[in-house]
Amino acid sequence: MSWEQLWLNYKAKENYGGRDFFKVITKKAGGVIIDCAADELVRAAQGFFGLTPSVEEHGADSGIILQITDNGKIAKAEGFRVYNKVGAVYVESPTDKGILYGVFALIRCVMLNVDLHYIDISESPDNPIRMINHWDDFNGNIERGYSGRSFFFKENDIIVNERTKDYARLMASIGINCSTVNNVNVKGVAAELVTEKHFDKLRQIAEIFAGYGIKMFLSLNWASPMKLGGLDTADPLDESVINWWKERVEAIYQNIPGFGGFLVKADSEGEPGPFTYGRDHAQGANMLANLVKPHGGIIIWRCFVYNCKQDWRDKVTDRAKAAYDNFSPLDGKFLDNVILQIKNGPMDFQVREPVTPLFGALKHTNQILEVQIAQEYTGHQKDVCYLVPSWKETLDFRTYMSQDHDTVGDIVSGKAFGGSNCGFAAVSNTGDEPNWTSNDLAAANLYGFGRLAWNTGLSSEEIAYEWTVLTLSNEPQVVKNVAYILLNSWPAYENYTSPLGIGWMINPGIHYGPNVDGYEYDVWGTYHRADHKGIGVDRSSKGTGYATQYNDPNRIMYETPDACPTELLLFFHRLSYDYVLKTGKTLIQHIYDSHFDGADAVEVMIKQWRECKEFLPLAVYERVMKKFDEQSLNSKNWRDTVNTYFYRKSMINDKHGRLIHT
Ligand code: GCW
Repeated sequence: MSWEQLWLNYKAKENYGGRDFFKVITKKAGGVIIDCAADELVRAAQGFFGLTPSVEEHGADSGIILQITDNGKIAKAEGFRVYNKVGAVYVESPTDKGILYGVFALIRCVMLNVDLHYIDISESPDNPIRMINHWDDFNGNIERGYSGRSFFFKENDIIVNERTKDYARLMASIGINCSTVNNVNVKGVAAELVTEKHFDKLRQIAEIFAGYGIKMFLSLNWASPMKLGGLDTADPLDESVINWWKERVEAIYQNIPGFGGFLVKADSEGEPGPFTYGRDHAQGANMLANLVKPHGGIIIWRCFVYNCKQDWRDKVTDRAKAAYDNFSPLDGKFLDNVILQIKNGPMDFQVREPVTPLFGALKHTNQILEVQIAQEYTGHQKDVCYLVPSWKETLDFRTYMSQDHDTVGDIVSGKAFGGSNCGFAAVSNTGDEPNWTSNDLAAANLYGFGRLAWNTGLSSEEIAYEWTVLTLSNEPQVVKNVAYILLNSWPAYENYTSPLGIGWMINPGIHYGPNVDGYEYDVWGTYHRADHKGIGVDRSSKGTGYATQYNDPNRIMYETPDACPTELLLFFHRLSYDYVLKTGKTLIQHIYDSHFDGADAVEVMIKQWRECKEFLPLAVYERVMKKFDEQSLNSKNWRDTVNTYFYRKSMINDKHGRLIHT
């Protein structure tokens, strides 16, 4: 199967003034990463200008020059400077990785029509760890994958081919430096990925990644000492268990040099973990951390731990409270090479959630923010939903754990507490479909995640602009309309799905399409508690107490409906249908209006896309149009299902007399 190059699609560039710089590329440094960087310039030169540069090692001072420098002007090891000096373009960094990032930045500048005669840019990444998590199963399936099958695994075997390299190029080009290739749910024979059987191919992947500055990580199954080692326990304090893991770790590092470490989902959604043996998560994580430490490895420990069997009559147990309850008492107990990976919200990647209060509760623990690029709850890459603005809201959220440098972005970038074992991770939306993300517009999220992880200061608009020009076209009509579509897509999706932060309301299991009571009569603790009187969950101090997990003044803001931000009102409060919102509308009228608005917004986006037709490759235009057709139906289905449900519950008419039915 062939595949596309997304934002690395180096199309011919007519009338570009910087062509001649690409005639000579001088590598004043050596190594595989520098070779990959030079290769990328060669590809770009061929694609843009149809010329094949001569690649030299001690050339004259002309063309493009790649050189290691430590003149103190570049803030961090992965940072770079790209500038023009007397007729040559220099790409400089203290490290080869920095040069690679500089080269990709230079190529991006060409695509954005920046004049290389005057270029002078210096950049350093905001987040030390910029990581992609693949939920790819060993059999080739992708959990929550909507873009085909895995390109890493097939029928319990590992795939290594040209696409592995193109994946690495794409990721490096947006600054990604870590990737976990297998699903955090390590099922069946996937546990064997830590055994000799698979080291050969894993090493090949790790080597390809290394050329692009990416460290490969694996997810592991906590019960492996039992499943694979024949032990009768997986207790992290048991000598035989420790020895079993020690042997695995030694073998892995011997066979896969530069291996990054492990990502661990334990005691979660039926997976085993330290709790099973009466141990806490620090004891579990530290056991592994001790073993990988001599090799420079890290353990990334997920905080998605909650009791997934909740009784609906129990109004105090609250799934939203779980991450904080489980992990805040452990602050300071984790070794330095353990990083807690924390989902953005307290529930599970809903279209709108508050930022988890666990950020702001840990002062002596390394942290990574986890978001989901895969659109599990946001339209399965059928519906367009550009998520960069929502990630920015999370990064900018003030936790008030100190007077300054207290945003989530400050915490995970290391600005708050220092250190470099921290960063930003996301669940990928890729698969083996030719365009990688099924909906072409969903690639803007993949691109956007990397760019934002590198530079949290970029705006959603800037990222949308860059992605559009690099991937689709710089035709003003396309730039304008695609920006409109992307920037309006998250609000639209939020409007036609579940109201005011309450979340869920999707079909259980598959998580697509409306089903208001789908999870209401389930045990997963994801209730909206709607009845004929009202809707919402009281999470104030008088309810589940979730709001008290926040530092003041956030706690105060969430405690009362008056102070609570409207978009999260039903997440924190149970209100009657005639409750009047800050907008002056009643709650029920807001539900009706937002659902009509959301579905209408989809039609506007479709119109905007149609206007781009003449400027786009027909295949891309039609692929996206097909997705829009599904989104159009989906949004109306949501609108009518949700509105009908609340009309029947409340028996209050729509003020505008619109037809409400399914
Ligand atoms: O959102 C839930 C998903 C599961 C996923 C889990 C997690 C990988 O529905 O499919 O499992 O989150 O984050 O571990």
